[in-house]
Amino acid sequence: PRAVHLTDYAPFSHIVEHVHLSFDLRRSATRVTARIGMRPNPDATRGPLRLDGEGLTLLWARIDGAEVAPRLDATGLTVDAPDAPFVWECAVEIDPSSNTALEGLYISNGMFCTQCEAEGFRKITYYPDRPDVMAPFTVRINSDLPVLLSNGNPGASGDGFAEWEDPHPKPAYLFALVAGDLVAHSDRFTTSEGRDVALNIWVRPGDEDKCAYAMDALKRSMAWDERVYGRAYDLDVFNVVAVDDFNMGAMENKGLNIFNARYVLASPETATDDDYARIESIVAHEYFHNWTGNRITCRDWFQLCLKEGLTVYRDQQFSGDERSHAVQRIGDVQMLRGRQFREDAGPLAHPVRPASYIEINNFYTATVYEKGAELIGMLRRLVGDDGYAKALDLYFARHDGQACTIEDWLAVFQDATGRDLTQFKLWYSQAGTPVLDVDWRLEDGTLTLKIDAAIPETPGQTDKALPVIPVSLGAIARDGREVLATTVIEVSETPTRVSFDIGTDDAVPSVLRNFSAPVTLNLDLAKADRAVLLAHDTDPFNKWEAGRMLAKAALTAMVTDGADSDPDFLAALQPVLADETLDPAFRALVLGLPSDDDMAGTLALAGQTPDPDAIAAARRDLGHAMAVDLESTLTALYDGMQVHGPYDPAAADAGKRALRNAALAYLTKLDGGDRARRQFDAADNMTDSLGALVPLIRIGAADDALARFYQSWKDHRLVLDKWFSLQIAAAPGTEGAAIAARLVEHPDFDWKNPNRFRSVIGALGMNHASFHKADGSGYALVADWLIKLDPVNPQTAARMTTLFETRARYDADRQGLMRDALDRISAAPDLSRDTGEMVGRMLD
Ligand code: BAL
Ligand code: ZN
Repeated sequence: PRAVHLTDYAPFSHIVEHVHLSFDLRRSATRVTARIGMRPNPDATRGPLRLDGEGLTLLWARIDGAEVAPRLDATGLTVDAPDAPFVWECAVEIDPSSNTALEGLYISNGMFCTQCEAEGFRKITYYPDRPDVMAPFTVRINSDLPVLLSNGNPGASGDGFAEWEDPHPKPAYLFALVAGDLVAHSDRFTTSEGRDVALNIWVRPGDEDKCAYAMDALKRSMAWDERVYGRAYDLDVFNVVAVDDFNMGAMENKGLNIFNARYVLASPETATDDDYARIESIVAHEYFHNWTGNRITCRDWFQLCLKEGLTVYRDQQFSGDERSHAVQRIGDVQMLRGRQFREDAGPLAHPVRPASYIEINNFYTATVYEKGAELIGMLRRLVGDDGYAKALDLYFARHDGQACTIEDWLAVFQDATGRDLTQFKLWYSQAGTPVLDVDWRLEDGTLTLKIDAAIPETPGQTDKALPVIPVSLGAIARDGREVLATTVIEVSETPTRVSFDIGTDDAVPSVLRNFSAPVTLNLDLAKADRAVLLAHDTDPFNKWEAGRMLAKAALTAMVTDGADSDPDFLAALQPVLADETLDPAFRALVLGLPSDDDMAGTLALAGQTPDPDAIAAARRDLGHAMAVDLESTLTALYDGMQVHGPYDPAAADAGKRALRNAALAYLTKLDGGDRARRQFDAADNMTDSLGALVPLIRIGAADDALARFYQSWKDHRLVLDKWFSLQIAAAPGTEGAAIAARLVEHPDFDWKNPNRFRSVIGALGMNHASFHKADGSGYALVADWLIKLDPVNPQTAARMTTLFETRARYDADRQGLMRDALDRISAAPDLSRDTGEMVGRMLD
């Protein structure tokens, strides 16, 4: 397959003025008739009309009413068109019932639905399927199904048909259609512009009692975008549909968001606090796309971060405002490090704006999304809050209705603030996580820092220039006073030297506050100095980070030197855990240890070869030592953080549950599971139920609880996903590999459902010691199932190959076994372009 290059961009030969689509929905023979007004594009090279199309049976085609015979090939058609405005019409037949790839029009549990981003629309009709072709759409759906939905505002409807009209020009990837036997949870919202908007969340009958939280999150998102960005909604109706079979989390189709059901449906009995938080952020994310993505879209798919990085940044801001900025930031950084730093350090590393791709679906990555969001945060740090607000106002005013580039985006910042962003722009084109090596000195009351910065080599990129890096810093005296308030410096050359008069030599620098840039920081601090920051840093991120660094140092010593658990670390934790002025949710994060995968990455970065079994053993031993040493504090937290009254998913109660369940996880190591079993029996919500079940799984004492859990929830697909995934992901030692091998035989393992597939095969990848079991059984199982899934659903199969991206970290035996697994996938007959590209990059 051929790669597509950013530098090859050329505008489309024609302007599309209007699209009308008519669907006669039938399960295996849906007819799609298109009538599209076009004219030659004065800014493009003249040529024949080329339309994308895949898997379509063309029934007829006309130009200005006269039958034509286009030249058909595997990816579309070509036809000569008049050098003047004309109307293209065609009818095609497609087979939604056999569409297991879940791209284009498909059927999920009897419901017709679509997924068009990035290039699914070409599986519905012939069209210039590229984001810079924007047009208003009208749609007619003919079907006996009771609910017929498409983008925009409703038009005429009657027995067996419904019409929809979307006045806002949009690219085809935002097209959506849903038809099924659905019920709505409805509400209304009046915008700041006085528009009365009907809000509907459409679900399968029986699920309508699980929509209230998503609706509440939607209304709060709408109000927040008006308040914070001055952006109001622009149609009379906003529909959300929950779908069981979905490759992604959700999709921002104009006026008709389609969601993976797991990010809509929630009740206290079936969803955890984390599920609620994720629903809130994804509902917000998709809603915010209405302005950052839909009204202003991407010129081409290389610009994906233009909408995704910005929209992730906006949803993180929203969740921080609604909950806690500190807790949100720590969670966002954990995710960034866990997924993006890992990606950036391996064979799949790519810039936030890639320069080429074979299959664009493979670039919906942590780098484009999460690092893309970090770039927005850094821009804001560099130009200040006012500059950011001015730039965003200019962006919306200048580019509404357009398909834009990163150059357009940076130009609004330069024009609004006068700031030259030439050096900043390097962040978009260079892969790799920059490393900051910081030397510090304190003499005569002056704190001096020397910062060396470098970016590691990544595939295809060896020689890199330094992008400007905003570094937030402060200093804390050893008696606990802050002696340098947060200051942002710009590292734009290497080395960069800065000095601050702080009036004492008895202090500790607090560097990279709030994680002000997506970099690896090497700052040599004594254990006692980290303990000072853990106790006293005014920056909550660095306060948490100090504890994390102590934990990592303790685990590293245990893994590499066979050291005992570090008593200084345990002593430093205790007062923070007991500090009632601190948010319980924050304390729960302090209590958490770095994951095995995080430790493996940390050791690899330090030049060591991580041993998965040794890491798991060290984590278990340190956890046990924490339980023993902190038992009275943990017991007090467990007893004191009980939440009384009806379940409320809001941050205050969720934080208490998080801390209480974190304490329980440690205490279960000491009491044989007595408390956990009592909590499991008494739990009236899923958070407390799983808060007890997971520690029981970890100590290998969950057989009875798992059996009862299955009996209670075997008919509830989302909860059953949890049953599958937790017993694999939380299995002790390397047992997860055998448990996964057993569960793929379970009658409820419906492997064609992406959520269920991820709950078993993905869950094995989340259990580090089990996936990396020395006999290779974890790798082999994953490879077997990716080979089986690939012909059915290439997108989900390709995504999951990333489990192998860390191969280079490990010992020669494991590397060989992983290579065998990748070779086997690579040799599978008719391997998809998606999986072929991913495996090819990892085998290069
Ligand atoms: N645009 C794909 C799903 C999302 O990022 O919202
Ligand atoms: Zn998005």
